[in-house]
Amino acid sequence: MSSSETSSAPTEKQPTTILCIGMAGSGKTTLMQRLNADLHAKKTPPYILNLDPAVSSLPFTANIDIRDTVNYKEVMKQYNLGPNGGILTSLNLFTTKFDQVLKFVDKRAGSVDHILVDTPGQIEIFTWSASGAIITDTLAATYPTVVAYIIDTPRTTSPATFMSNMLYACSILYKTKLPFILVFNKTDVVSHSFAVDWMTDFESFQQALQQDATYMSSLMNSMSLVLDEFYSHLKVVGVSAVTGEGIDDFFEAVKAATKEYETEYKPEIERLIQEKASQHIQEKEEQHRQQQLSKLMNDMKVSKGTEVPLDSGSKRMEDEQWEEEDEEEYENEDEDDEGEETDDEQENTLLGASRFPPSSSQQQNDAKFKAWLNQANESSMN
Ligand SMILES: Nc1nc2c(ncn2[C@@H]2O[C@H](COP(=O)(O)OP(=O)(O)OP(=O)(O)O)[C@@H](O)[C@H]2O)c(=O)[nH]1
Ligand SMILES: [Mg+2]
Repeated sequence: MSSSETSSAPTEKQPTTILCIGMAGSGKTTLMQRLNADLHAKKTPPYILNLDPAVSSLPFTANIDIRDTVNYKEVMKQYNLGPNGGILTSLNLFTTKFDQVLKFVDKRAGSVDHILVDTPGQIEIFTWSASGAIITDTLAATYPTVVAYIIDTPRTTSPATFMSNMLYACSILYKTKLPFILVFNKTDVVSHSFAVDWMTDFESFQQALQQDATYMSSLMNSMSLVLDEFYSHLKVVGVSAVTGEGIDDFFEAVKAATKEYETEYKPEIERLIQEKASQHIQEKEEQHRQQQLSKLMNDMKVSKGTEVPLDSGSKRMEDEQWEEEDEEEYENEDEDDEGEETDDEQENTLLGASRFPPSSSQQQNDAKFKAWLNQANESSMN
């Protein structure tokens, strides 16, 4: 299913899709619950999609739940898979029905402001699988879509872990090519100010690195230069899914990211869709042209009688091999074929006159006529 083939949302009102992506246990589901509660309190309830087939219980009611479509444990049993293979296969099975899912979302799209999407804990299953890409691209082609990359702040305080997490976020940004919000979660445990410091002040991250005397620090030193550019494209917020702290900042960031989607990402997505569509049209036109051509060749074959072996000519046209050498060969073939009944003739539905010899009475009449003509000639000569 390509994104260009999906149904389109109403143009008047477009809800923003928030894809919650993050490492296992970073707090995606808890944050979804918090966002859901906050939006309900503001009387703008969201539309919720749960794409995690392995979650045992959800703290919110999802409008569409992958678990209603596929039974993750059954999938593991049936396909003899481990937990990750089971999640991936479940997601693949669900993706085959995603056009129907989108129809449901479309119906509600006019009356909601946000579509919240929870993803599986095994981050790579969503971000690096074909089905994850299909779901992301399909949503992004239909609604303004932003990625909320959830980070477990207390577990990111060491420079090495911070760097790894940032590199992962960077890879997802380049993979999804969507507006990106870095969400430092669990700020009730540890404030995210150290992270903001490291991201905005290059020197301060260098200082933190210097405390790490291992050989890794020099590698990280050079990598941090690369990440400097990456940071400039991000929106950063600190939240606590448990206490609700920073949720307003989060929605502000979502608003800004939606604008960014409209101005920067949408034109690019539309250009790609058009490119695909025109490629599709070109392929269709070429197919049609080939069909017409072979129809024409068939018609010519039918009307050729028994003399002209057009079929071999048509093959030449298709192969575009009208070289002199070939032409000679072609003429020779014609000569060789004379007087012989070729396969083409047998296939020909308009049979040649030689297939209908004169009847015996006709032959007798012809003989009488010839004899009379000979007689007449002889008498006129005498
Ligand atoms: N203190 C604190 N704990 C949190 C916060 N958000 C989530 N947690 C806890 O972190 C743990 C994991 O939270 P989940 O919401 O299940 O995380 P998840 O990313 O959905 O996990 P997976 O789906 O398994 O990848 C739970 O014990 C939560 O209670 C927070 O803001 N503060
Ligand atoms: Mg979860």
